[in-house]
Amino acid sequence: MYYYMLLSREFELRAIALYRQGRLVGPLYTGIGHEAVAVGTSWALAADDVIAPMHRDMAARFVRGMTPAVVYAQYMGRAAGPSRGKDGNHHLGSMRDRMIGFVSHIGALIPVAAGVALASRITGSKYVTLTYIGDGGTSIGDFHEGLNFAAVRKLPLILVIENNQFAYSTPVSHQYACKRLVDRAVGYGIRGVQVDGNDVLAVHATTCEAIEFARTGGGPSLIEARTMRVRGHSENDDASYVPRDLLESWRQRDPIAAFRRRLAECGILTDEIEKEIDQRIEQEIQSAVSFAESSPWPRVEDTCKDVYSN
Ligand SMILES: Cc1ncc(C[n+]2csc(CCOP(=O)(O)OP(=O)(O)O)c2C)c(N)n1
Repeated sequence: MYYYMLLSREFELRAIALYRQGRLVGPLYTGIGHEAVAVGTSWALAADDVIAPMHRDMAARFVRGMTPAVVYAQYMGRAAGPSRGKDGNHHLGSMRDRMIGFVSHIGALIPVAAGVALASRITGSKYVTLTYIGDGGTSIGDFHEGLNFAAVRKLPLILVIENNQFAYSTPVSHQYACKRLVDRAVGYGIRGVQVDGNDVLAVHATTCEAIEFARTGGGPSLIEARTMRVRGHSENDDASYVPRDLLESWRQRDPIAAFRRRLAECGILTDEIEKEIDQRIEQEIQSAVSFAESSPWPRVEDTCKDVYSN
């Protein structure tokens, strides 16, 4: 878990540098500060389960088997990216990894995920579906429609709210009037659990319970993971609207540093292992960048390929 959290962090820090150097083709959104949510949740899934990550969940994609090399290729608009050069952004799907590509229209993934969960029921399968939404996204119609449908049909769906305090520049005080976002679960008649989104083990334990509940026919769960977006909404935004002391207090609670301390205290993460992990990640990122930059651009004749399903 520590490896994947750090891999995602280093991957995104390098992506920021590449973005500033003009080596990426699109805008750049990162999940720096969200790694405990992305890893704690995705780590709890079985191979057959389906995941639909959003723009803050790169670590979850790596846990599911996507590699930094193909994601950099995607960011550089190359044919080796999962969108095969049709997108220079994070709309990354992989049917092999049972991963639904991100739909840019915030909230629109929830009805899709509810549909995948319905398919699990119809086909008599045991897989569950897990997706995410931001605090801002909970105000959109799709949130209600998707979650209510899943609740009424008792579908095996886990919806994780990544409450990171801001939706672009809108603070949570302007976003919802209930005390806790998870309290909305009561209105849908489903389970709701709030968790510290910077504690990867707590997120993992909470997700395991929700998965077990869904797999045994209990229906959906709403999990509210409280965390913080420690950078701008995207890399063209300096987050100047976020109070500096608030940002600083969350930076002190960095999920990777906290987990590193915990693992060291338990004697699991020795200096030697830490060094080994750092080196492995450094090499992986370096060869991923080289792979992406040396991979071919998409061919014009493939423009209409994969656009429609046969
Ligand atoms: C339907 C829709 N409206 C607006 C946008 C533009 N937009 C993209 S992300 C975002 C903010 C989302 O905030 P939140 O749901 O809290 O997630 P966060 O980015 O903070 O993780 C907005 C307004 C969009 N993609 N889709």
